[in-house]
This record gives sequence, structure tokens and C-alpha cells, in this order.
Amino acid sequence: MIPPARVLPRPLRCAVLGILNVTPDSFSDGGRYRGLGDAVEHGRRMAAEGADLVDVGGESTRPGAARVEAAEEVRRVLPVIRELAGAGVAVSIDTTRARVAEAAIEAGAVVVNDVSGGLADPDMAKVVAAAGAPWILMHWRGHSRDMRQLATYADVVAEVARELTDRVAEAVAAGVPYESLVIDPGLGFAKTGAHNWALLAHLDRLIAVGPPVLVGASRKSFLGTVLADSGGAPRPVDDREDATMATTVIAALAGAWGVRVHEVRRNLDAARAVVATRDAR
Ligand code: PMM
Repeated sequence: MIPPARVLPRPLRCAVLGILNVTPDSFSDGGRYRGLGDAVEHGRRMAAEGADLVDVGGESTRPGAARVEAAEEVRRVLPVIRELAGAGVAVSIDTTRARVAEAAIEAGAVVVNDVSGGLADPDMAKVVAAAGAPWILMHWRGHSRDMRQLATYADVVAEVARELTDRVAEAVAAGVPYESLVIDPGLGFAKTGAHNWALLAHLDRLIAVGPPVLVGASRKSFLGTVLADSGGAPRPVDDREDATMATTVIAALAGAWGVRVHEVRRNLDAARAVVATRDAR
């Protein structure tokens, strides 16, 4: 079989990445898709619903989460990627480890989604450059265990834009073509709720950095906080979908390249409605 091309999907509308976490402890879908059959079925369903990429991750990035061994991460993601890629599904690998990215690419993944923006593993740029794979560089200041203490900014939008500009320059210096890069503000990663809303409000300033911008707000806790009940209890994770769709509309209106979401169909519908409106201008 001819392996799928390692190119960034560029739909005319906002791209949609469907989240497939094969971890026992991710904050929203952790534990749901641990069996291979379940995970593959869910990935295929998201692709059938129109996901441009199915984003497979084997290490939880929930704030405070402990790290897993690389071998365990590979053990979790590889069979899922093999089956999905074999079925013609375009897969991105959500990892900060070069070794995991390399194995995932060999198994058929076409895009590397690195929440550390290349900072966690000095070998990542080499692997990405050698594979000729698009690379999503997310804004990151440290591993999950420490990230709450790292949420300090004088001007969050300016600092995230500057740090992402640095990540892009480093990637290009390491031999990765500029055209294969995507940047992501990393909502919830070393950010308070106020930081996340400021970044969503000023996506234009991140888009001005240059590369296409991906936004990952789906079901995150800042949405639970804004939807809290009258007693102050946050809205549970599986009841944040309407707010998630609102963030998809915000991202698509601002001209983001894509959104990373749990519910593909509804967010794709939202993105389509935005693009139809834009086209009518
Ligand atoms: N968020 C999570 C994991 N991976 N990747 C990118 N590029 N952007 C994100 O915002 C992002 C990510 C954490 O959310 P999850 O536990 O729902 O996967």
C-alpha cells in the first residue's frame, strides 16, 4: 500500500482534529478508549464524521499528571495508529517524545502534534525533519506536574506570541520547513482561565505570528468554570459541548487553521456555518 502523504490537511473551512486519548487518566475521555477495538472504532467514527485528522495520544497532559514511560506510551498508541492508518484514516501523534513520534510515523501517522513545541525532547526536530512531517508546535512552559506554577505573565498574548515565534525559528533552524509548521496557544497549559480567554480574544495576534494556528479548547476546565452553577460548582466535563462549539466559532471567525475537539460532527457543523457566512460577505 502507498503510505499516506505527510501533508497538512488544508480544508477551505477550519480543519477539525478529533481527539483520541488512549490513556487511563486524561481529564475528559481518559479511560474510555483503552481497549484497541474501542479506540479504533471511535477513531474511525470521527473520521467518518469528517475529522481531517484523528489525534492519537498515549500520555495524559492533565495538569498535575505524572509522566508515563516512553515504552508504555508506544505500547498504547502504536496498535491504534496502525489500524487507523491501515483503514485510510489520517492520524496525528500527540507526543512530546522523538522516539514515540518516530515509531508513530513508521506506523502511519502523518502529522506530529507536540504540546511542548519541541522543548521537551532535543531529538524531536531531527525526527520531524527526516520524516518530512508537519509539526504542530504548542505553547508550553513545562511538564504537567509543574505547569500551574508557570502560569505567570505580564501580557499573556504578547508572551505566548513571542515564545511561539522562538519555537518556529528554532524548528526552522533545525531543518524543518516553515511551511510544515502549525502553532497553538496551548489553552490550559501553564495558563489560568483569564489567560485562556485573553488568548481566545486575541487570536488575530497569534495568527499574525505567521504559521497556521490550531486551537484546543474542547471541554477544558476554563469552560467548566465559566459555566459554574449558582453554588460555584464547575460544569462537569461531559456537559461543556455548547461552550466548546462557541470556541470553535471564535476560532473559525478569527481565521484559525483548525480546532482540536472531542465532538467532531457538531464542531464541524459550527465551522461550516462560520465559513458559509464568511463566504457570503
Ligand atoms: N490539549 C491537550 C492535549 N493535546 N494538543 C494541542 N496541539 N493543543 C491542545 O490544546 C492540546 C493538545 C489536552 O487536552 P485533552 O486531555 O482533551 O487531550
